[in-house]
Amino acid sequence: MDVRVLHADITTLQVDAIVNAANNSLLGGGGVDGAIHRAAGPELLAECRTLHGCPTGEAKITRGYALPARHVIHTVGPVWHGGQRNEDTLLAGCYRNSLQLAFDHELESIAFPSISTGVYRFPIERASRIALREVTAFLEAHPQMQVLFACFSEQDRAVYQAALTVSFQD
Ligand code: AR6
Repeated sequence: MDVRVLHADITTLQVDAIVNAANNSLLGGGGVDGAIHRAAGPELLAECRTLHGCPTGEAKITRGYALPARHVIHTVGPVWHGGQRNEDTLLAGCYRNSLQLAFDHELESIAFPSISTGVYRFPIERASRIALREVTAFLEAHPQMQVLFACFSEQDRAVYQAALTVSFQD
């Protein structure tokens, strides 16, 4: 199973698709969303305007424009409210729906950021376990896909690496 955890800026990765941790409007924002729009250029926002937003937990695809990645898969993670508002299920949906969209478009490599663990405050250990569970389940059925986690700090990379190790022990 080809899953790798990197300490990297996701906008630099040459993969079939990078995933954007967007908001419901899909019209840009801060964090990784802002970085992706800056690196892709204004055509990305123009295509996003045609998508009419995205519900939390779901995903939509665009081209990558000036990015080294061919496509951007925009997904919307849940805002953390303490865990009683379906946050785990919604976050799992982000990973599952992004992977399914990549598969439907015959893409073979996909890179994820740590969805919801920035401005949306989802606890990162919990989020990383959900992410790795969903990715490993998907790859069992679609072993040709390569999945990268682009962690923005060394600390985050260590958390995802630990979740990866645990997911292979289960
Ligand atoms: N490459 C990889 N990871 C990054 C990068 C990058 N270039 N930049 C930031 N991160 P966040 P969220 C990490 O806040 O919590 C936006 O305004 C960051 O360190 O970007 O899902 C949207 O428009 C953190 O680990 O996303 C939404 O309104 C992770 O990406 C809202 O933020 C996610 O942090 C979404 O919040």
